[in-house]
Formats: sequence, C-alpha cells, structure tokens
Amino acid sequence: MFSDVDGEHMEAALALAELARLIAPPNPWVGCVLVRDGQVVGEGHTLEPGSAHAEVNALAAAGAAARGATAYTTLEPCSHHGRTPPCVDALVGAGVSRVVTAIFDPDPRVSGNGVARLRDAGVAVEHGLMAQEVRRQLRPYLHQRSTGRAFALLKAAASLDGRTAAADGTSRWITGPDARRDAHRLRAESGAVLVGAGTALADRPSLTVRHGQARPPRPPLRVLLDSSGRVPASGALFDRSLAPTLVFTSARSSATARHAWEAAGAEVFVAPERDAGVDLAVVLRALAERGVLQVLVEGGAFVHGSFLRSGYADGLALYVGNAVLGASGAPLFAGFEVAGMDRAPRWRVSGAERMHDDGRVDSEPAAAAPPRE
Ligand code: AOF
Ligand code: ZN
Repeated sequence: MFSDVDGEHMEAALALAELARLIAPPNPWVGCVLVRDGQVVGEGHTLEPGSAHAEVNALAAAGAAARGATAYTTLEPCSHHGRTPPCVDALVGAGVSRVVTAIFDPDPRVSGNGVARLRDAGVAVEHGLMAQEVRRQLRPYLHQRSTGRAFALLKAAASLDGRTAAADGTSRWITGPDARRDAHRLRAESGAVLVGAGTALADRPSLTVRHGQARPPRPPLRVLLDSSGRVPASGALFDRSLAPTLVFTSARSSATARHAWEAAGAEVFVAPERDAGVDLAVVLRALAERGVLQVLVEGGAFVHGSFLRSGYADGLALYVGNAVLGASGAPLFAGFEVAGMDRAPRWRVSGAERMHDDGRVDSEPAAAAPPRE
C-alpha cells in the first residue's frame, strides 16, 4: 500500500513535527507535507496553541498547487471546531485528493472522525504509515489524552555504580556539562518539573530552563511535593518572576505553611495521602488538567521510589556519570525494596546516547503494568 516515496515524505513530516515539540503543547506536535506530481509543494507544522495546525500551514505554503496533491500528516487531521476550524475542511476545500496518515488522534473530538470525514468527501485516505515512530514521538500527548494523567518521565543522574552521592553526601557534579545541558533540554520539553521536599531543602533548586539551545515559549510549571509542609516559601523556587509554582501538600501541613506558599504567589493543592506522601494519581491528573503533557520528575530518591512503587513511572532518563562512588554512596531509588528477581519490575532500554565522558540511557516499563489504584 505504501511506497518508498511515501515513506520518505512521512519521514519529512516527522522531522517537521519535531520542530514543534516545544511550542505546540498542550496540543500535539504534528508535521504535514504536500506533494503533487512528485514535487513537495508545501510543508507545515503545528504552531503555538490557538494558531493554525500543521495541515493549514502546509496548505498556505502550497496555495493553488495543493489541488490534486497528496497530504502526508503524522496525526489524523482534526474534524472539530476548537480554537481553529477543522483541518479536514481545509484539506477538502483546497482539493487535496489523497491523505496519508500515521496514527489516529485520541482526542475524543476527533478519534477517527477526521479520517471518516475525509473519506465521506471522496478523499482517498491511507492510514498507518510509520505509526510506531509517530507513536513514540507523540508518547506524552497520547498518554495524557488516553489516561487523563500527565506522562511522568523520571530523570536521575548516577555514578557508574548507580550511586547519586558519595558517602559524605557530596553529589556535585556526577556528570559533565554536556549531560547537564541535555537535562535542561528535557526540562524545556516538559510542561512541568517536579521535586520532593527533601530535594527542595537540600539543593534549593530553581527548576528553570537555563542551559542549552532549547527554550520553550513559557517556562515549565515548577511542582513541589511537600505533604508535611517542610519547605519554606522562599528562594528561587518561589520566585514568581522565574516561573509559576504549584505545591501539592496533604492534610498534615499547617495552615501557616500553606498561607506562606500562597502569599509567595504559588498555587497550593491539598491532595489525599497515599503511601506516606501525596496520592500521585491525583497529582498527575491535576497536572493534566492544567495542560501538562509531560512532567519531568527530578527526584529525589524517595520521590522516584514512590513513582516506581505506585506504577506511575512512565519513562526513565538516566544520566550515567564517569565516577565510581562505592558501597556507601546513596542509592538511586529509595523506599523501594525488591524481594527477588521474580518480583523485580522490568524495564526495557529504548535509547542510549553518549555525551562526552557520560551517557544517557532511556528506558520504559517493559510490560505496561496497570497502575495500582
Ligand atoms: C491537527 N493538526 O497540527 C494538530 C492537531 O484548539 P485547537 O483548534 O488548536 O485544536 C486542538 C486539538 O486539535 C488537539 O487537542 C488535537 O486533537 C488536535 N491537534 N490536529 O489536525 C495539528 N496539532
Ligand atoms: Zn487540525
């Protein structure tokens, strides 16, 4: 059904979509290529929310040349009136005769209707080209729309022997500048960056995007998990001029702590408790409701451990530094025991990259274990 030429054009659409990864959320980053008589006549990708979608941008570039063309789109074109009119109407109106798509849009307003409406209008639609690649590219969007929870990407840095600090507690710097820049790219690609109270107290992090090329149009939301109200409402994390801050706490924190956070301009969310912390399902749903597709969970070890234990860890980006920190070094994940090999959660490595003397290993849960409700 699909030719090599089809594959090349879809690959180009995928590359265009990638250009929109930082600007499109909470919308999906989509690419579209229009081809007539073997010539590319228009290209487009998604712009900021509220602006034209990929297909409309490609049609604008093609003008009259779109008539009789084939459109390659990474995501099924939308069929609904959202902030912008339906892309299917624009494609039909411009006289596009064939549409090649990779995956359906899980958004309930679309979800197969886009393809159906194109076919009803007499457009030839071929579906499923490079579906696996696009599913990987759009994983946070697909996860958030289908589960109603933000995609939790755990980020950690460890020594070669899996330690996050030496015996004396020192941890700067486990990895070099290239890996640290890469970690800021992960922040830029995330709608929110999350830490626990322990890390907030020990590191006084600002959780902003500072290094590297990637800059999102809006800084990621800073998220603090502090069920007992230990973190004072001061320092960079509560500097409103840097980025907004959202604190998840529980009934255990004092009214004084909550008022102080609010007075500093943070949003405070009192969530139910679970496993001696706040209920992560509630956290991830609240983030999704605020338009967050991916939350970068930066730690520390107990927060990472609780995401793993509860089944809400959706991905892991592990930076591996070149030091060896020894048996008394701090472990990567805490509050997390495994009785035997047969009980070990299994993850699969989905990617790896070398960065100077360090590396990043990407993993995902091997079997999609259902989260423990
Ligand atoms: C497309 N092409 O490039 C994108 C689509 O509020 P709106 O009008 O911008 O619609 C947003 C929804 O449109 C979003 O939730 C998703 O279902 C779809 N995104 N569709 O045809 C695109 N970004
Ligand atoms: Zn659209």
